Amino acid sequence: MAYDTQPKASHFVDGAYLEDTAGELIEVIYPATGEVIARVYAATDAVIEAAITSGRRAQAQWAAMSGTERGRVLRRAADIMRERNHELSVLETFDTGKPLQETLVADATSGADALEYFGGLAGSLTGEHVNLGGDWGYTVREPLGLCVGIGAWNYPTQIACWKGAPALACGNAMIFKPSETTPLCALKVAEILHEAGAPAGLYNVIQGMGAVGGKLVTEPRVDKVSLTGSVPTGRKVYAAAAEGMKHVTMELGGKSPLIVFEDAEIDNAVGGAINGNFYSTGQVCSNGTRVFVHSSIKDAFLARLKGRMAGIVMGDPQDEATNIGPMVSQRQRDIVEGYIAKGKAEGATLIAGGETPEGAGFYIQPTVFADVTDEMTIAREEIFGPVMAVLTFDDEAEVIARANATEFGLSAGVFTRDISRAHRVIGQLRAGSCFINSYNDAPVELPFGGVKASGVGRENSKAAIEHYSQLKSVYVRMGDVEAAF
Ligand code: TXE
Repeated sequence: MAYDTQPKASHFVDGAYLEDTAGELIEVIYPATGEVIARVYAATDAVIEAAITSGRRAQAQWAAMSGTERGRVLRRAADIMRERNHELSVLETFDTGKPLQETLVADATSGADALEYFGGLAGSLTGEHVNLGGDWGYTVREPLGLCVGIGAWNYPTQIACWKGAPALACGNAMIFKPSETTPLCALKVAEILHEAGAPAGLYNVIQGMGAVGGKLVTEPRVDKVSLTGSVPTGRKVYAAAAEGMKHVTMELGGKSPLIVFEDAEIDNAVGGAINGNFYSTGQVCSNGTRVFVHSSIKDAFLARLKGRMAGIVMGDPQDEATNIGPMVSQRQRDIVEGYIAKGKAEGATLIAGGETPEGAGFYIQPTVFADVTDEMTIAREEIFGPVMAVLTFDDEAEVIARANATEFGLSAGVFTRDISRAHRVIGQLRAGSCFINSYNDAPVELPFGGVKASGVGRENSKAAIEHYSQLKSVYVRMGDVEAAF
């Protein structure tokens, strides 16, 4: 293999690579071949301690700098990421199996956007002056302290930056623990931030499974936890963080509705459904996996969709012509196969895909089921794979009620040419990140996050600042103090 995927060491702590082979071995498997491409070790207690000690020391130093100086470091890191986009994208593809066609435009580039955006904001994070009629007060926007980021495996570079950039912009330090399935990319983010001038220890990356994440969440010297992961893990992490009264951001799963009205421009709606179900081989939390199509256009929609699926190029993800790569792991493919079997058993109509190709790698065909009903397992549970469920509806009130009948609330989309209806329907959907005549766009300028079981807090945009800082208020008396005695 021409590209060396083995990192210099497992962890990046206090400005340098750090190894401790006493930790549990984590084999990094290339999803396209099943080969082991790197080995790292879970953080031992000694590594965790080094990350916490250096993180707290660096945070004090960093918070003492002006916002403009902090922002300059983040913007320099953004430039370095963009310069190295190709190399970082190749690594992202090895780590996740996502096709290079995607990683070139969606991962390091999105990470760089976050570093640039929050770098730009860092100098303007101010409090306010409050007139109290003679006396006065002011507020100071202060950092939280040491933040922990815990990542999922689907967007290892992006998640490391979406959490790190706002945390650092606000004057915090971060310890980031990537998913044990994709441990490689975040190390590059740490390297780049260090090269850009971040003080040693400001952004530490340590490896490990849930147990390491759990130790960080219960550590008294940690002030905030931001998790991207599944709802069951979110419940555990939220509860553990509550015990220590820590701040939290939870970016969890979804089973989002994508509603296609009878007046929709069908090719765009089909394009939205493809982006919302098959991008990253369906491993996207905001996916619109319940596609509600008005019954009058069901046949036309399915025919166009089938036609477009002839354009699938599944294969070597490092080949830029490939648009569907493997699932991230054997385990995840097994889960998806189980859901496809359930879809068939519960009576949904298989329209496309459904097969597992022969040969190496964790590939599975993009799959479409029609005639799906609300009660079927594939319409209720997050699959996290390339499985689209097409349901039909007849009227607006009915589809809104059905779309909302889920514990999740991450995203929702509407395709219609009627602008009043578009806003009316979106206004009634209980979801955090919504789309009109589009699906799955996630620019850094807009807040991203869920309602209900899909999460707490928002990433990206100015809203993220609220989740990585806190206000101190100061009352200033100008006259004498009156007291009862
Ligand atoms: O996620 P987990 P996994 C969903 C998707 C997928 C499922 C499992 O449905 O099938 O999650 O994926 C760490 N304390 N999503 O196993 O288990 C863990 O090490 C602290 C949705 O990757 O939730 C990892 O770093 N940390 C998601 C991270 O939490 C703990 C994207 C997520 O692990 C921990 C990916 C604990 N007790 C999967 N237990 C999305 N919404 O984007 C685990 N971790």
